[in-house]
Amino acid sequence: MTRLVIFCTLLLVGQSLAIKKSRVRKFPDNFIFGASTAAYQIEGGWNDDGKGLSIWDVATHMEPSPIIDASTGDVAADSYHLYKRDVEMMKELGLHFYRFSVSWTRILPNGFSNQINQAGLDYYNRLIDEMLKNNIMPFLTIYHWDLPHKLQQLGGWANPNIVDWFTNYAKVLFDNFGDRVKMWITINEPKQICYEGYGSTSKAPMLNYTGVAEYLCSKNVLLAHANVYKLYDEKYRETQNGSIGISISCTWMHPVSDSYDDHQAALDARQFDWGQYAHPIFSKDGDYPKELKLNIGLKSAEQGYRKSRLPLLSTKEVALIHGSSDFFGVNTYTTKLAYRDPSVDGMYPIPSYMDDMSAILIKDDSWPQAQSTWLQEVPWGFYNLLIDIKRRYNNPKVYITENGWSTSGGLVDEDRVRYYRNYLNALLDAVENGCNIKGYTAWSLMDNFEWMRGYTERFGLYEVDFSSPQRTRTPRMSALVYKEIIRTNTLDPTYEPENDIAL
Ligand code: PNW
Repeated sequence: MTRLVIFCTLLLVGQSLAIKKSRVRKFPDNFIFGASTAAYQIEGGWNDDGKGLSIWDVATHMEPSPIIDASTGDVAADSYHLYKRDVEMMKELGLHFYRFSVSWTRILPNGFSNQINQAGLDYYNRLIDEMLKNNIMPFLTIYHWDLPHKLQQLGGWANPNIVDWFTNYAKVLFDNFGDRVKMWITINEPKQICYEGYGSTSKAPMLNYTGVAEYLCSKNVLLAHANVYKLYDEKYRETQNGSIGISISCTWMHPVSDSYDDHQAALDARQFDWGQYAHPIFSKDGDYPKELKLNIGLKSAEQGYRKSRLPLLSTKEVALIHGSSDFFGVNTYTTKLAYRDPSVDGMYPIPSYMDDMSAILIKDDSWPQAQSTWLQEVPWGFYNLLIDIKRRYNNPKVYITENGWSTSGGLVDEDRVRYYRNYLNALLDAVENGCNIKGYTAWSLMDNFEWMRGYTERFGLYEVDFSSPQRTRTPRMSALVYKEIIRTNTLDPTYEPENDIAL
């Protein structure tokens, strides 16, 4: 009898979940949809019209090449020449906004603002004007990883002078584009810049100086961001009336078990991964999370350093950074499992970011796997992340500024369709539970240069034929599904686009 009751209850619960999943759900009124790209990944024109060299130009031209297919972004999707087609695609999709980034060295060839390259300004003016003509709101990222090589030679993000360099660069953008651009991201993904670029070899400049360099970078990125926020707030907001924030990549880290240690490992992993950047800006009191200060401080002392390898923030710096964002730009793709056990000792180099974090991160092989090894589909992790951000940072205004799925190519991208639907479904659950989410951005509008993975991993709603001189762009099935989601402002899991993939 009891078994029967349990069975029936399970059946009912299962059914109601299935009903919930299959029903047509509406997005809030005023919810906005967009798609994202980044300058180095799509533009090409790497040395056209006076552009200077960035760290990615240098990295991709190294011999032997550190890029898996030895490719470069020299031409990429050639958006430097094909921007009109890009805007046409935005229009086809019905996007409300387009998130793109500006190449620092296209505007300031040597990184400094003493010399401004008019041809660079002209390019972005043309792009912005074309978008506005088509009713698409420009959402501009000031920095998406293509640091001027000249500034890297001076230490790049590890040199505190970058706060001034970055601020001067941002000022040029506010002065030239701020009359038309009302949505700004200062910096894309501090963790990837600092840890992957300075603490490892997985992004330019491949400094590989973990345990030290990524923390110097972290402080300077936060200060540079906050200084630019302050500049906008004090000098531009009144006349230009826009919003400015930061995009932080956030991976949900889930404990493998209910044990205290595993919970602590997952929490530490979250604080290292994104709390490091989010806590100083969005938490009630600001400053680095205590887990970060404690772990790095203790390890540094044990290892004989005179001070923590994490440079602390002064009271003035804490105050400058605290609250320096009009919204939280969340870039999120996946979830990892975290645990801690004695095997963690000696597992990682000393000193290192991973040793400081002291968590072991693993994948669950039962989760659907994308072409990128690091990317698996875990919609409930996305939901947990959004609820955690709401709870931890007093329900900030959130834009999802990146979310997407990689394949090896092909127009019938059913797994990407499933990923977008399931993630948007989780987003709606979070909205129903009170999360203040204002918009969503698909990564990416089109296939592009996927950093160290070259052209072997495709994230586009549009496929790009990199072997054709025209870099022909063709909509995938996911483009048609996304278009319908935007057109109807609803998620309809039964919608099937026409078979011939044409808009
Ligand atoms: C983002 N993670 O990077 C970047 O902003 C894009 O330029 C890039 O093309 C895109 O994702 C796809 O790789 C991230 O695992 C990649 O947490 C991975 C993670 C975060 C950010």
